This record gives sequence, structure tokens and C-alpha cells, in this order.
Amino acid sequence: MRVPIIAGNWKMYKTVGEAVNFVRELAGLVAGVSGVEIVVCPPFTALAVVAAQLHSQGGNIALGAQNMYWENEGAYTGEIAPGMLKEAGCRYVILGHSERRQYFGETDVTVNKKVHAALAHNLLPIVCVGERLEERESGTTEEVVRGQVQGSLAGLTAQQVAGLVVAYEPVWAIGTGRTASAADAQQVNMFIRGLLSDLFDEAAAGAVRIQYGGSVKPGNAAELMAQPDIDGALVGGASLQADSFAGIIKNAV
Ligand code: G2H
Repeated sequence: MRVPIIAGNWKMYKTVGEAVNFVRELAGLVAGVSGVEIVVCPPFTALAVVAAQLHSQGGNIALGAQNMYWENEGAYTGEIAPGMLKEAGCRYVILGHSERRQYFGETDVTVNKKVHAALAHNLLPIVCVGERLEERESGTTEEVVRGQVQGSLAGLTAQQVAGLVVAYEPVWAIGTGRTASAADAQQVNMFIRGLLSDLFDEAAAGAVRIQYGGSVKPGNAAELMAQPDIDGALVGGASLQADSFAGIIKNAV
């Protein structure tokens, strides 16, 4: 039985003050909600204060980061190390988001290094994969996703794969208001689970949680989450207002 995981990817939004107010409001809205794991992923600057706020209010919200570098420390101006995220209170880290791939040159090779580094520091990666519009239209979705999954998860053990999260985010559905249909999302998530069974083993594939991401809203969350291979959502725009994020969370259970 996989517990669904709803993660809010705030991207480059919210100041420290806004972040603290947000988690205070969200806590009130989701108090007592069970059967779903809730994660917020603020910008780096707000991680420590949000961690402190989550700790002081108690409750059921975990913390994640949106990216990290794979080295433990060093002369890497502008980068953040896995141990720093752990110390700041993170349990999760989003890796290989399509915006990182598109604007910051991330590849399956760099994502793979980050995945290994995160696991070595007891951070659970949320590994993002997904095809671009032209790839979907040319019928290469599965080929693209297969390459990303294979490359990003290379060298992991089945046990490590069982504990992480994969987010299927078709690039054409991100921030566009255009959501993949529940059936389309289910089809790719099922493909990913089958692939993980081939690459690792059936137990890992059965345990790994595979989210859908791309314009998830309170209105479409229930149908998406009802699909057998969709185990939660990675939510961008609709995670920035506490009421809409809480609506998605409640519609996921
Ligand atoms: C996809 C998603 C969150 P949005 O990037 O990762 O964003 O929900 O705004 O499409």
C-alpha cells in the first residue's frame, strides 16, 4: 500500500515572511488529514525558517528543497550541499526538474550524481522526468522517459529505488494550464513502474511512489489520484495558495 505524497514546488516564489505565514495557514487547513504525505519545497532562503515553524507547530507537513549540488563542500559558488539541506531540516529534495534541465543545463548524468549524493545523506529524492511537446507529438514519449529514468537512477540498488519518489511531469503541461488527461498520465506512470520492475525488481517497482505533475489543481486532483499508478502530485502554481494546496491534499485521499 503506497501512501500518496503531495509536494508543493514553490519554485522562485515567496519571501521568508510569506513562507512562514503560508505554512502557518496550511497547517490549520490540513490538521488531522491522514493517509497522505504532505511536503512543501520553498526556496533555499526560506528552508531553515520554515523548518523551525513546522517544528514549533507540530503536525504533518515535511520539508523539501528544490535542488542541490552533489559534492559535500568546496569552491562551488552559488551551490548548496546535501548536508546543508539535511541540517536545514529537509527530508526530500526535488532533482532534475524540467526547468533545471531546460534553463540550467542539467542532464541525466548530473541528476544521477545528485540522486546518489542525496541518498548518501538520507535525503529522499523526488526525481523528475517527462517529455517535451514535440516528443509527445512525434510518439517518442516512452523512449524519452525510459532514457531519463535509466540515466537518472543508474547504479542504485532496488532497495534505494523502493524508497524514492519519481515525478512524471510532461513538460507541455507545466504551468500551462494544460493537464495531461488522467488516462494519459496513468499510462506513462504505469510504463515507468513496469520499467522500474525490469531495471530493478518487482518489489521496488511496487513500492516506489510515482507522482504526476503539471497544472494539478483542486479540480483535477481527485481524478488523477484515483489512477492506480499515480501516487501523488508535484504541484507548482496551485501550491502557492494555502487553500488550493489544501484542496489538492484533501482530494488526494
Ligand atoms: C510542474 C509543476 C510543479 P505546475 O513544474 O513541479 O508546476 O503545477 O505549475 O504546472
